[in-house]
Amino acid sequence: MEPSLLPVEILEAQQDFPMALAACKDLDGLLRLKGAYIGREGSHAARLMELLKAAPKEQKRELGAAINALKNQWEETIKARQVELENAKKRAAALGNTWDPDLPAPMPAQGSLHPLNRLIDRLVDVFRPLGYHVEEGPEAETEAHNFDGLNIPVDHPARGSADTFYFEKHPGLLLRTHTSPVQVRTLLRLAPHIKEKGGIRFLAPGRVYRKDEIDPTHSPMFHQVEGMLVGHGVGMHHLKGTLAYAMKALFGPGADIRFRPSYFPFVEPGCEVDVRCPLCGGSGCRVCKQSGWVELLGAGLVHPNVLEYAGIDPGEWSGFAFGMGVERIAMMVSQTPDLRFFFENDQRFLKTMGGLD
Ligand code: FA5
Repeated sequence: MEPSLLPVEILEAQQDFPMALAACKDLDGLLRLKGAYIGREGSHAARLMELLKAAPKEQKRELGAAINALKNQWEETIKARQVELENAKKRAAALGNTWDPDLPAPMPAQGSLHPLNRLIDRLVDVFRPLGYHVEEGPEAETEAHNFDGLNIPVDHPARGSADTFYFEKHPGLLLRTHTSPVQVRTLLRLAPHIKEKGGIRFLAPGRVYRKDEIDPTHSPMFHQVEGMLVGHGVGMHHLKGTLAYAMKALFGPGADIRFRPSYFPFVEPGCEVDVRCPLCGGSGCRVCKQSGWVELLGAGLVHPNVLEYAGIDPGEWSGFAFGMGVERIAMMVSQTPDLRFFFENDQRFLKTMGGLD
């Protein structure tokens, strides 16, 4: 079996499930669905188990984990629907099938926020109790804010037209490549008030653009949530504590994360934070590129040049900053093996994304 066939097999059955479930209006129908999806013989689950048996040894772990997650999801959803239908049946019996004017009218289907926006809201909720407010910046950004104010040298490769979308007719204007320019804008605006406020802390969520090749973990348009704190005597321990708190709030107390040293011109020292791949449990799969870890964010202590650019004295003030990849976090929290699902907006997929808020 080709590795590229695996997700198709799995995802086809997964995609059909919400429609099939919605079509079950009574317990008999639900039992038939149960048989078709998780019955012992001839069901989708049985077919997937056959696929697993036939899979080459090195794919078994990854495939097995994906199939198990899917079976559990089917089982739990069917069970929940069964309880709903049984309760409805009991209610109908208790009423002796007479017309009940108190019964709620059927409601039309309602729209809801996109899962990525719900995750951004959740991130904001995680940081709000720590005193962070929300800042915004434009997606069409100046080179000065996107690069210069962030201590990114003129010959840095990220500035090249191979990596960055420039507006041909507007020299100096580009689609921002990260949410870090909001650091520059916010520092410039708040610098005159920093003393009276005793520091600065904010989040900045938004879309960013890069000429990246599309693959399961990369897209040319994606979302980041920037975070920044400036105060007195801010150190790496504050950054680590804050990010560990946020990651545990998102992934649960057992979240396995690691900090790796890394380089960004606007921080010193810099680091990246990875989460142990929830899709394979760390044994290595296509999503984590066999490494067992998935990178979620870049971070570090704010470079003195960034503070100085905004007119803040780095002798007196210090800070940390981080930039989180929203799609990556959404993928890892919901165990979705490809970020393209978040952009295709298939309603059946979106409806399975309940766990992000
Ligand atoms: C940055 O963008 C830095 N601005 C982050 C930062 C902020 C560092 C503040 C220090 C201080 P990086 O290029 O690594 O760093 O991107 C940050 C995160 O965005 C990555 O960890 C990843 O989760 C996500 N990401 C990067 N490229 C893509 C892409 N093409 N598609 C989806 N997510 C991506």
